Amino acid sequence: MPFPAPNAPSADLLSRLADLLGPAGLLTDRSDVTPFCTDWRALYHGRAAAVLRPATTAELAAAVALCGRDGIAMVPQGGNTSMVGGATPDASGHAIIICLSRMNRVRRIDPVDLTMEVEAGVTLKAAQDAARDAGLMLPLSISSEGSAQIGGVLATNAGGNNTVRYGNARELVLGLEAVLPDGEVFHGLRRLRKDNTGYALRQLFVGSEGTLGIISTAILQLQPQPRAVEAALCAVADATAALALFAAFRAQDPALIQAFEYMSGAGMDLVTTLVPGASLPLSEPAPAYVLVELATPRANADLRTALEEVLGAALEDGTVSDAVIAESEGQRLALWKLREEHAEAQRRAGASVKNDVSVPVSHVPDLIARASAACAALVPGIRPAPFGHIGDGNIHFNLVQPEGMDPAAFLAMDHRIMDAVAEIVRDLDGSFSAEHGVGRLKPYMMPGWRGGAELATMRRIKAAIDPRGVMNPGAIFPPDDGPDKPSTPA
Ligand code: 2HG
Ligand code: ZN
Repeated sequence: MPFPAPNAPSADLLSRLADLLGPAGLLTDRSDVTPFCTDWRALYHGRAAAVLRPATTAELAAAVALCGRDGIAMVPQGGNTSMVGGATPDASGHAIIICLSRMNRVRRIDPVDLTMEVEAGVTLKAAQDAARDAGLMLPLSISSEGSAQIGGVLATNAGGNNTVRYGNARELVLGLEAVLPDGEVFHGLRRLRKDNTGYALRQLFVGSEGTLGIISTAILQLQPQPRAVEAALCAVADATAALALFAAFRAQDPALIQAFEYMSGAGMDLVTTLVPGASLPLSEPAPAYVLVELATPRANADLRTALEEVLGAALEDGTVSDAVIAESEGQRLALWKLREEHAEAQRRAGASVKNDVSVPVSHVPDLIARASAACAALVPGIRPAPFGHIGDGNIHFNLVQPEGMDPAAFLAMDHRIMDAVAEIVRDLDGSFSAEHGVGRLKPYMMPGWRGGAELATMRRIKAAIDPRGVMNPGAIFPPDDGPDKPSTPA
């Protein structure tokens, strides 16, 4: 039995919300609401009855209580940077979007505990800057950090460029406060490294994609600010060579590696041709590239020598055919621009299909070779542009439409392409969603991938915490899903 369909908000509910949140906290005009109803890639289009913009946890909790009591679908939204439609409402026009951007205070940074307390609507960039200004580092970095907000970053368990060293968002969360679907507040803002008092409830909300409640505030683990950072862009033949280089850096000192990113030649070509100000600092294009960044908080560490040592040997034995080391902070940022603009370049290149997949690191070369061949067989002329976090096994196996093809015709193939890639990923013991979440793009895959006791347990948790199914319906679970659905064998 699926959850009952959410209700449409009544005029009475909207007027209570207006009284509660004031004019700055409630948007109902079509022109104000519409921008919140489409994702940044303009792939998902929904409708909503209103946007709520609470300024405090108390306001958020009171608003959620009112909506929950009336059985209204609530769609939490942070920076609206989801890659999988996770923050876009459905087409009914009945949902209420809950936008966290007014809850944007960094409440406290504690240099002894190495923690920061931040509200859900703080952008990741603002949180990083606050930590840096306090002489510390929030070690989470993703391409959309200028817009993505802490609440969404945690609700999707974002990974990004530094997972190889510091783990995903989940690993950084010491404490959490979240508003449950009935408006009750889960108070878990602790900053303890050890706390074995039953289930780690905070971790349920991390990665829940807003389906269990709304994260309102978090306590995050910080790190000392690195004293030295070195970055290099290396030309390599393929992912096998990239992994050989990774092994060489790990053999030297795994604790120095802050990021180890892979880019295909095709993806880099799109960046250098379509993104203004992006140019390749090597003498000629290569089949693939690695962006490696080393960092250390130690004073007097000769990081440059460490980098040159490994690169020198790799150039000598042919693992790397060319390399450039950033000579200034500006050059380091320019190297990162080449990596960070991959998503934007692909957006400019026309329609693209994203596969945010992970496999054991050793299988990445197989993944790229096999998935490229499978997609070429499906759509002649398709342009694979894989890139991503090869150091942790997460590859964005993205495919750009063939030149000249009708974008809609290409997008009509998206499920067949995703299924073909997913089949290979499964064969390689991977996951069909590594760091972007399931959202509304891939819930149909859940029964086949997380079937049996795993999906059944997730359904029971969902039903226990959100019995009316009002929290971000359509995300993670297939639309016809419900607490009583029989489990599908894995
Ligand atoms: C990144 O690593 C993001 O840049 C975006 O996760 C990936 O565009 C993508 O598919
Ligand atoms: Zn990524």
